[in-house]
Amino acid sequence: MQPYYVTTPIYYVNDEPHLGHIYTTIAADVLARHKRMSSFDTFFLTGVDEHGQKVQQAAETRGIEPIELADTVVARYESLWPQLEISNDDFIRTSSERHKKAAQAMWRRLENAGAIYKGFYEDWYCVPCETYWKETQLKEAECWESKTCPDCKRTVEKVQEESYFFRLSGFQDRLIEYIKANPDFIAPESRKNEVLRFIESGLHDLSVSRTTFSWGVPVPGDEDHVIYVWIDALTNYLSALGFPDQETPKHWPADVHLIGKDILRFHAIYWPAMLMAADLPLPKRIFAHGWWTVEGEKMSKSLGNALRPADLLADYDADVIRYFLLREVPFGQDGDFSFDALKLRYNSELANDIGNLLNRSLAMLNKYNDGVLGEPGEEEACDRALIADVEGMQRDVDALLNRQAFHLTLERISLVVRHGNRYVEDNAPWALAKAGDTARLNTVLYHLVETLRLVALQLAPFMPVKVEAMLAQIMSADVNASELMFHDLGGWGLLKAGHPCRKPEPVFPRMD
Ligand code: ME8
Repeated sequence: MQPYYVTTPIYYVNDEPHLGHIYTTIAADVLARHKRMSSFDTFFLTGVDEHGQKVQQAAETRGIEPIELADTVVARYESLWPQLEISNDDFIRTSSERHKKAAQAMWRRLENAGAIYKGFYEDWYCVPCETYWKETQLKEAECWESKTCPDCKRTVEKVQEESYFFRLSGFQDRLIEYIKANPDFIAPESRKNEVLRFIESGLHDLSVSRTTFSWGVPVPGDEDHVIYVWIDALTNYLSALGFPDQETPKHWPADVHLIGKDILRFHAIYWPAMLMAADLPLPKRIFAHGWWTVEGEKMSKSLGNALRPADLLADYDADVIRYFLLREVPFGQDGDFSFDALKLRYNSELANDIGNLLNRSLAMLNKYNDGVLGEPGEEEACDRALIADVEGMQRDVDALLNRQAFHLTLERISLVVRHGNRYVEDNAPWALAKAGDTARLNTVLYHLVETLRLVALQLAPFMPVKVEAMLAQIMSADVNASELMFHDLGGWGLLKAGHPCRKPEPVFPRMD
């Protein structure tokens, strides 16, 4: 089986999970589920980033140890993911022994390659972003007067300490060359150009250790230093695969690292440079998605408007949240979350389009044929067109998901649903029943049920629970979404004459 490896960022434990964290994780989950259904040997990793000054400070503010804070937030994530139907294969914690060992092994490789040297760091640092800034960079970004971070606009602090450095500047040309030679490496295109511009403006060596706090992985051989949290964190993608015991793990290189645009520079510059220095293969793709605001406002601690997943789940099914987040905003662009938009989309696309097609098709099958599929007769042009559309959808969905175009995927599936509803109107099964045209009636109902079955299959990665309910009615059997395989179930014509369907029960009741 061909391996497939998808990751999310590992989330900081200084804060509770919110809408932004579930977004990336749901997107990764859809890819993982789709690849499992496509018979790939899939590995889906998420986890938490526990070290660094930010987490240490958050713990100090609460008067607890960093590990206590981490344990509390980890428990929140671990209980949240199943509620959102997240099917991760592993959960990495950077405080775990397996990760510390990997981070130290990565350090040694960089050191052995001559990519690390000792020096003195005297410049600025943003704790919320865990980012170093040079005076010149603050000036260029017009943040010098205010002493604020060009990214998050919060106050930066002066850092003066002995530090190890990574020879990032030495990778400038190789990085540019690599990015240009591999056009799919960084997506979307606009982000790739942003990265290229950043590299072309000149890379400086990167400070990669700290001595003024202790919450991190010790530098091997010099335990007064802890490894810079980003060098530590990026290594998670390898530590979960058993690195360094496994030097070339089966699932490395990753097929795609999904991240938010806030952490693009770390993933598209530092991480590839580290891997180049360590002589390890680079991930195949890095996709940086956009930023969510909530009801028009930036989510922030001070405004207290961060959308908590628990509050969302109290009112909406996980599948509805999953569908909305990936349907509403093209992956890669910024978007706004609003409850009105969620209801609108739910009612029009899920209740009216899909729900209606399922209900009316099964209702007619029950009314005219006791819920049993009849033998389909000779195909007419409109039947062939419907089949062609279904098969086209299957190919398109695969291609679209390979480029993380979630909204286009759902749009493509919608096209078939709308085609199905038109097919009902055009063929008017009620008129065929009235006229006693059983042969044609059987054909039409058969095509509707097969279409619904194959639409449900394509929707399974997005809405596993809703699809189980849809397929239970269609298949008259209990269905487990995580066992559905395209290979077994993806062909048109699997259902045979005589197959019984259940009575329709609304899967997508209208929301008021
Ligand atoms: O950056 N809209 O962790 P983090 C969309 N530990 N996505 C959002 C979002 C928003 N408003 N807010 C957060 C870190 N995200 C590091 C990562 S990886 C080796 C280390 C999502 O807890 C998005 O995926 O700050 C973003 O990249 C991530 O959460 C940042 O999570």
